[in-house]
Amino acid sequence: MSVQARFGGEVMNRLDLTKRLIALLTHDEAVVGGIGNSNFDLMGAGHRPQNFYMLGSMGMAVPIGLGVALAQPERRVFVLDGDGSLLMNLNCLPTVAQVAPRNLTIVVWDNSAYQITGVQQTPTAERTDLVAVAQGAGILNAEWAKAEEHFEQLVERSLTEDGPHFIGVRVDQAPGQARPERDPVILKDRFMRGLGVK
Ligand SMILES: Cc1ncc(C[n+]2csc(CCOP(=O)(O)OP(=O)(O)O)c2C)c(N)n1
Repeated sequence: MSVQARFGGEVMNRLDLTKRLIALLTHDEAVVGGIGNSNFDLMGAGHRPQNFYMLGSMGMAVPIGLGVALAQPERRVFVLDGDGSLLMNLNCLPTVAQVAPRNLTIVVWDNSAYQITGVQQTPTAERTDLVAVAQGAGILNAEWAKAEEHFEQLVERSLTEDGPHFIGVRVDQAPGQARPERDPVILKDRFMRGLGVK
């Protein structure tokens, strides 16, 4: 059975769901946006001091979010990343499962493509099920969001129940519109101040 058939849910929109996620946050939760569209739409949902827009370092959003979650265990941390980025750094999933931070949630925006570099197809288009991969890595709270309301339920669950959590979302290929400054020092300093460590 193809991944699409197994998945069986709606294809949603990354900006819409990013806005829905941000609207559910009430405790200055940290949100780490992965390279390109993930952080463009995080910015598009409205800047917050607790947002980190990762530039360039494809695949590093989960390790960064893991570090923040371990450093500040009382703060919940969300990582928003693309399927291509997660595929490039899949080894982070067993590490998250093993370290098991209760306050970490990974959201993967699966558009089945390396969209920003020319929409080259990724293996999730036909074969690879990233939720199954996360479960196989040992992240047991891993589920595909079937529709917008279901996504919100999964986010609410990750705000109230112990993680780590993994939420897979099939998204369309609408390009992210907003652009954070391309200055890593400014972005890092602002995030550190947002987390109260500078
Ligand atoms: C190590 C490394 N390899 C390749 C790139 C070039 N690159 C930047 S974004 C990207 C695709 C990202 O795909 P995905 O995470 O699925 O996000 P999407 O563009 O689909 O939103 C690639 C290949 C890079 N920045 N770093």
